[in-house]
Amino acid sequence: MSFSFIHISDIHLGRPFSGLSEYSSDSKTDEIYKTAINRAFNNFIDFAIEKKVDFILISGDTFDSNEQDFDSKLILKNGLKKLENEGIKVFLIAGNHDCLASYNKNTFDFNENSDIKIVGLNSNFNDKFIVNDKEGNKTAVIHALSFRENSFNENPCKYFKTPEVEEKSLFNIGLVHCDLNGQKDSPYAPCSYADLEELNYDYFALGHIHIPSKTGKIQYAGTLQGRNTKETGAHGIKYIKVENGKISEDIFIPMDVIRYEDIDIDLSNTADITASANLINDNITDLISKNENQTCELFLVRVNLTGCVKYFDEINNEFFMGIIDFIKQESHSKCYISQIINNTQVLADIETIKSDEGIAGGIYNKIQDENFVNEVYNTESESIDKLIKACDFNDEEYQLFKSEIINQTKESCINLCGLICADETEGS
Ligand SMILES: [Mn+2]
Repeated sequence: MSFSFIHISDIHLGRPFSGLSEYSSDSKTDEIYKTAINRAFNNFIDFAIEKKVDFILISGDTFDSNEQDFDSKLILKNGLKKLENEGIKVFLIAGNHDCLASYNKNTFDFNENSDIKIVGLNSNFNDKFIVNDKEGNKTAVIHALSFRENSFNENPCKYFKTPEVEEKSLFNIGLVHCDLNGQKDSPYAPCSYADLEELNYDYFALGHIHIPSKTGKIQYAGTLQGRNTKETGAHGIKYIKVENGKISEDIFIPMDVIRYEDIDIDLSNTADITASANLINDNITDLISKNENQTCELFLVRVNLTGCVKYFDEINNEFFMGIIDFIKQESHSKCYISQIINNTQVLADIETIKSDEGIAGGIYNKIQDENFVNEVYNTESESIDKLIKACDFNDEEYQLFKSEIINQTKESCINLCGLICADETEGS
């Protein structure tokens, strides 16, 4: 007995990308932005057909809102039709963005015998489906749950049942849109890992959280296509193959066309500003080539620069503008940098600063004196007293806050001393 399925979730058809204004735009990238969702969705459909999977689980938030726009409905309907033609079954549940009540029978007119199931469309809770393999043997049980409204704050597990005796030899799957160990104010269908474990299923196809994750058999597929700077990294689907009742393949497969990334680059070992530009380019080239065989066509990258460098004062806006153009050219418009965060520091030669007889040496020696530092801090903290009180720190948090401020200020002072010394050396 063997079968395979795809777990996909949070497709959010109709959801716009955010923060694109920060990226350069031209006719080629505009076209990518416009077609990305549609193409990511079609990548998934093509993959399902090529792999001849037995069924597909769609774990909610297929649409971004209850008001399904025409384009989004068309994308979904055409995709589902292709799957139906191939005899691939689809089980789709509602999420908090596309509640069950929003699924109109006129749009999704699939009859009882259809391979496409919008779960709970007729009944309210816990639909159960038995799936057969190509030879007609029973292989899996899908326990699926959808909710009528956009908010639902009960634990969904109480609507599920552990497998019946005759189902125990089959592969049991829980399909639900839920907030696992959610910390938010208004969690949607909140539950814990332990609640799910107790149900004794073999796989949980969850939706709601947009970053893909896997804790054994409990998995979030994540959103199909990242749409903002928080949704970094690869996005796609989970492909699962089951042989003799056990998962034999469990793979995440990227399907995204546009990808947000954050990268840290340490400039410590670069000799000058050109070397740093080349190092940034090397990192971007690496990022692109690592994902060469994937569907991704455009990388939107936020770069965080760290390390201590001699040419500290050359890392400025002019350099950033230059880098953005340089990367766009070198990557043949496959990569855009949205933001460069400058966390570099001047490579301060402490010995030179220490022995400096001018301002730099003076400042350096002064900030080694703990009493002096505390005195300055106390005077300054009086003026930001309101802010500190508003933060409502406990003792430990306050001490952490204080030492962080002092350390950062000290660091800035030392950097400044380094710059002063460097200037003096240059001038002499
Ligand atoms: Mn959701």
